[in-house]
Amino acid sequence: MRMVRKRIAAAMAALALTGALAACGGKNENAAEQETAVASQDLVIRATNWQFDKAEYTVPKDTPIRYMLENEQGAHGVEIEKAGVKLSNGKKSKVATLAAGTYTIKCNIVCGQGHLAMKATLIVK
Ligand SMILES: [Cu+2]
Repeated sequence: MRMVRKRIAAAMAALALTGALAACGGKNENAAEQETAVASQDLVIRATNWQFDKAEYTVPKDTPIRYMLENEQGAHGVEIEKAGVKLSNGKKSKVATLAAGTYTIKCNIVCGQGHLAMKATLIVK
């Protein structure tokens, strides 16, 4: 009995370790590479000179989301930092499944005087 319990404990510890490694090994670039994954929802980020249409966007964690950029004015790009997501105007992104957290959305095209201020927050929860 005791041996069995020990084995179970060891197995659980190994599982926990694997989970921890997977969680912190995440540059999350893999997430964005799931091109064929079916997105359960789309998030559209709209940009004008020099702001995004929202200060905060919220999406559910661990859920495949397809991110899109629509420029309504000017020429902007989007990078979601630490999420491996880069968006070009009008193109659908790859699908990204993100862990819970707060990510910075920023413009990644030098687009004029307000460029550096073009930031928003993505809340994944
Ligand atoms: Cu810009």
